Amino acid sequence: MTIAAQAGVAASRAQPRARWTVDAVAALFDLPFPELLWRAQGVHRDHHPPGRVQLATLLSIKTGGCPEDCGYCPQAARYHTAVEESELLDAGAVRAAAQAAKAAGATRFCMGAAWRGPKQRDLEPVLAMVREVKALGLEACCTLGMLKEGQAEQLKQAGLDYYNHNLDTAPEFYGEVVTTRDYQDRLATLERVRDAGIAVCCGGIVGMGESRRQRAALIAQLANLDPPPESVPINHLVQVEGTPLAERFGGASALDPLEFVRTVAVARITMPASTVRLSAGRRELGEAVQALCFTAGANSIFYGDRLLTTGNPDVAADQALLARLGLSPA
Ligand code: SAM
Ligand code: DTB
Ligand code: SF4
Repeated sequence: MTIAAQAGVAASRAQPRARWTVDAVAALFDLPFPELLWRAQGVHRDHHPPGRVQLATLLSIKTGGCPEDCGYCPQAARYHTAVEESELLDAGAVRAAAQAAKAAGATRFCMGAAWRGPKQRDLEPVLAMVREVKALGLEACCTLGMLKEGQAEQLKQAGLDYYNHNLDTAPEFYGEVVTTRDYQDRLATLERVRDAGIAVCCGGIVGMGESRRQRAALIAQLANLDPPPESVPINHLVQVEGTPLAERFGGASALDPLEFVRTVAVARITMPASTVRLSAGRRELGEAVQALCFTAGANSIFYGDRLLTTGNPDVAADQALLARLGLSPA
């Protein structure tokens, strides 16, 4: 390293990191579309091999019956959706699903549970699942809700690589979507994950009726986490019958698909080193919009025929899409 570069590193260690203001992020959203994509591509190429897409497979290890009131979620017990509650899967079922994911080409396996947070008696079997996934040579990720003191450390010890916990939306819009836990609760869990030495997977959902400014505020929150999340899932709301948000929009998308692409591009520019994942809603977005998202710097997808309870493009369709675009699994 040159002396000038060393001085730069020393200075960046000494100084607090520059924060993204909502105005600055909103100004990115307001750029002409080609200009925004051009900038996002430049950042992407500076930080990642272009043409590589990471494949992460999801498994719902405990489905439905959740006590929370997240207005988008088909797994909340209080909404009448088609989701049927089921018990925690056993480790053998998880191993089989992880083996199948690996055989299909996934490199990360993410286990989701419809809990407010895990009780200690729930956590023990999850630790065994993490060990199973790691034994297969996959990266392991969990999304189990809010963590209490000490739980992140246990997950770390079992070998967990990533914990997914989303901020979901802007602080100003959050109360319109969830009331049973607040923004600060989410930040506290993220801090526990970070402190335990687990990499953070944290993103949000768009298309819930938020304004562009609120999308910018969500991205600013994510980018200002210090350090920013290693993985940033960008979900498009999947409207599931019986949930309050589906009732509100009646199946009509609340978002122009190009605005979804803009959100991906702005995430890429503001979080240059992060993996930006096209998450829920890909099936509904269609292939042309997904191609634009890859052009805007997305470099990961959820891969497998299901997300947690809703559909995802099937594996063959994703393999064909990546091949058509000349993209290869990372
Ligand atoms: N219960 C845990 C929690 O909420 O942290 C983990 C599972 S929860 C289903 C994980 C994430 O899925 C949520 O934070 C939300 O961002 C996303 N999600 C849930 N339902 C969705 C939907 N209908 N459309 C898009 N994203 C959704
Ligand atoms: C994330 O941000 N999206 C995934 C994962 N993290 C756990 C979940 C999407 C769920 C979509 C609705 C469902 O399938 O139930
Ligand atoms: Fe429960 Fe998570 Fe769904 Fe909220 S998003 S209702 S916490 S499963």
